[in-house]
Amino acid sequence: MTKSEQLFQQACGLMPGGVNSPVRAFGSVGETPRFIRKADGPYMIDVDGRQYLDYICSWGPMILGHNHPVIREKVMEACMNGLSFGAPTEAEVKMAELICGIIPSVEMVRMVNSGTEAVMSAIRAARGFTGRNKIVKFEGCYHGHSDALLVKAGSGVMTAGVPDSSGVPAGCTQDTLSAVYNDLDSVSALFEKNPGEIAAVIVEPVAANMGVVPPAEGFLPGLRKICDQNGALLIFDEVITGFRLALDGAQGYYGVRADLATYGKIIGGGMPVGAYAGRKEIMEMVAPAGNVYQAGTLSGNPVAMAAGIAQLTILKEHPEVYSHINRLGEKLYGGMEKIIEEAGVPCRVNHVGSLGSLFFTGQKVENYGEAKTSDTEKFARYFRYMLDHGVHLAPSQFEAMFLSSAHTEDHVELTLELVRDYFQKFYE
Ligand code: KE4
Repeated sequence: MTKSEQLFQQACGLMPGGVNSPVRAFGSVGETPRFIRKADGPYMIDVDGRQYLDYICSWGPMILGHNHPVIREKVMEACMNGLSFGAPTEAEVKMAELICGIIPSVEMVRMVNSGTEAVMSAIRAARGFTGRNKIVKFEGCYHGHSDALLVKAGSGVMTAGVPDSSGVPAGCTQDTLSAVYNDLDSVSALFEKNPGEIAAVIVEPVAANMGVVPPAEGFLPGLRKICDQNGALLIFDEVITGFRLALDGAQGYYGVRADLATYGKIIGGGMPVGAYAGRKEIMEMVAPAGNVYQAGTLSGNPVAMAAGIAQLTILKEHPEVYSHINRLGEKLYGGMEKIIEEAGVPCRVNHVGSLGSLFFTGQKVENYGEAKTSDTEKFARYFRYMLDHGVHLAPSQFEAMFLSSAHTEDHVELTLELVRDYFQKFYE
């Protein structure tokens, strides 16, 4: 029995499913999750001493690779002054200055402790600002686990086979309307049916929780137009795309302005941080400036801020990080496309920059319904093959692959060799 197997057995008696977040349990890939002892650069090492080339990057935060020396140093420095005060600190001002300085549409920001909290709070601010209750989300998009948004959500909900979570009363989701990603008519139809009632449309500007599904040409500008025509706010959930697609995220990458944006992952540098941000007139609705209540004991925690500030500062001072990860993305996902074409297998690759997914379906994947045609059993076989050969992918068909600046061309070449081998010798 490996140490991971032992630990997982013990964990299952102590934590639901043996994990602290469902997708980590490897539920849909029929394997024992690897318990990680340490990570460095592009690698993770498990408790049995096995090394993996990592394409999860902690689900996005580790854009500079694991255990970055500068970030580690800044965190340890902050720890010397104490871990938490429950009082304002200079670090929070610095973090807010950084985010407001980087994202043109952002005039004010509130730090929270997770992406879920950021989205939940942004929705409340949008409802408070517009005085309306209804929210439009997209099937297959995942915005964290707050009640109102667990409707046809993506990510772990998809693999859990629970299209809507139990424990969520109808009252919490009656104001949540679902549209089809990349289908502007499905959004207009909701506005026609609910005139003057929709507070906001929330979208992952690149969907990455049903696998990666890029926005179709005109989709994001179309959402901007529909929201403007109907007096609704456009919320970009940039928990994954923020500071990843470009320094100024999807708003910069696609040139579409959001009224509110949510962040997480990268802004924490590996520590638990989320944020919601936008125009002053909206954000000043939030307590104590306004009467949209939201609070958090560890929001803006000085040690977490130190990690986030260090990571954002490096990203701001080193734009070459983006050209590097985007070039590697082109090589990796472009290489995968070539391999599946040569092998003549019914698979598809979607990618944007350093984000990408290999779908085990023969058809295009431009929305939730099409993503769900993927053969999750075939994905699981591919996942296990790659894991056995030292490459750790996200343990679900409906997640993304992430690259970091610690990944090199050699790592991509090695990965493509394994993918080529798999489809030539083992795929069935
Ligand atoms: P957290 O509450 O997990 O920090 O963020 C929720 C969230 C919000 N918005 C988007 C677009 C997200 O992708 C997420 C969380 N992403 C998943 C990965 N698909 C986190 C991994 C997990 O649940 O363990």
